[in-house]
Amino acid sequence: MILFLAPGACSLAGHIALHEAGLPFDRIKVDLKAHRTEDGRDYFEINPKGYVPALMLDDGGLLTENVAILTWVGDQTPALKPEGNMGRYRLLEALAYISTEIHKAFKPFFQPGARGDDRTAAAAVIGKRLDLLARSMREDWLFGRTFSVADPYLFVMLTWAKKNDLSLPEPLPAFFERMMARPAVRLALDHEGSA
Ligand SMILES: N[C@@H](CCC(=O)N[C@@H](CS)C(=O)NCC(=O)O)C(=O)O
Repeated sequence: MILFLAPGACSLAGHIALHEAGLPFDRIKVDLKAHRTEDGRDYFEINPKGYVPALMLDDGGLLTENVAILTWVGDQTPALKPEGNMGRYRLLEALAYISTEIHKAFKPFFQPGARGDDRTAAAAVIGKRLDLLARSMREDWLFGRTFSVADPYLFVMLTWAKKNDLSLPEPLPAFFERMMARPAVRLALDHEGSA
């Protein structure tokens, strides 16, 4: 299994989740500007979408999209999913919210030509959406005492918020520190060279 990633990008979520799951995998870094892999291949030929993450499975199939990759990792390791009949749907609900409502809202921060106004507006939207998650957190993780594959995705959003000087609503600063203390997170950051 090979994870195609870019250091510090959203692919860090799957990277952490794979370590949390204890699954064996290799990593290949992708230069997202040149669309080339670190071993010199045209990334479009591997993943026509051109973006990370992409997970090449052992049967050669390519799985893309954070929501699909994180759900797949959760299905390999049920301990990384919320429990109960509704657990699977609650997980998808959280992943979809992070992907479509928070991750995508960061776009102006990654567009070199974006106007200051656009970033200010995006910061307000991100703040509101993080606040909604923060208000629902009762224990250590998004799903209470159960650490799930949604937590690394939220963690990546918080790394971006911090890099862009956006403040984190309570109790997300403590959540961030708890994530930083996890060996899987340290390992992934170390591998990506962004520790
Ligand atoms: N819909 C995709 C979006 C992934 C995405 O936004 N990837 C960014 C890095 S965080 C990327 O590779 N951008 C470079 C590009 O689009 O060419 C997903 O959720 O997996």
